[in-house]
Amino acid sequence: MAEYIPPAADWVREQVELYESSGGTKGTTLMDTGLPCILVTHMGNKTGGIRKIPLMRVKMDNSYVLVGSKGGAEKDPVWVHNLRANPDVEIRDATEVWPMRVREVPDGPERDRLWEAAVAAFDRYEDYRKKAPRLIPVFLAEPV
Ligand code: F42
Repeated sequence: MAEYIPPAADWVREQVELYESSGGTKGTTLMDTGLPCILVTHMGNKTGGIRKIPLMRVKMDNSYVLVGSKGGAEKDPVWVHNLRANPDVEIRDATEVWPMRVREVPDGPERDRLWEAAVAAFDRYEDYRKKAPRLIPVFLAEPV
C-alpha cells in the first residue's frame, strides 16, 4: 500500500492536515480570503507515494478545473507531472470526496472557457498568468 508523503511546504501541509482531520469542515479556504479550496489526492510519479495538494475550488457543472499556477512561478508545480502520469485522483470538496479522472486541456477555446471560470473564482490567476513565463497547465477533473 502506497504511503502518504506530505507536501514540502509547512503552510500547505498544515492546511491538508486540518482539512482532512476535520472531515472537510475546517481549513477549506485559502488562508483568510474565505475563498474555497479543494484537496486533490493523487499519486507521485516518481515515488509512487500518495500526494495531497490544496487547490482553489473552480467548479464547472460536476467537474473541477485544476490550475497549475504555483503563484506564477518560473516552473510548473510538480503535481502537474504527477497528474500527467496518473490521471486517477480523488477530490475532496469540503465534506464530500469524489473519485475523478483528470485530463489536461491544451491551449484553445475549451481552455479559454476553463480559464475564464478559474479567474472568476480566483482573480489572482490572471496576475499569475502575466507573471509566469510559461503557459499555466489547466486540467479538468471529471467524475468517473
Ligand atoms: N497551487 C496551484 O498551483 N494552484 C492553486 O490553485 C493553488 C491553491 C492553493 C490553495 C491553498 C493552499 O494551501 C495551496 C494552494 N496551492 C495552489 C499550492 C499547491 O498546493 C502546491 O503546494 C503548489 O502548487 C506547489 O506544488 P508542487 O507539487 O510543486 O509542490 C512541491 C513544493 C512539493 O511538494 N514537492 C515535493 C518535494 O518533496 O519537494 C515533491 C512532491 C511530488 O509530488 N513529488 C513527486 C513524487 O513522485 O512523489 C515527483 C514529482 C516530480 O516529477 O518531480
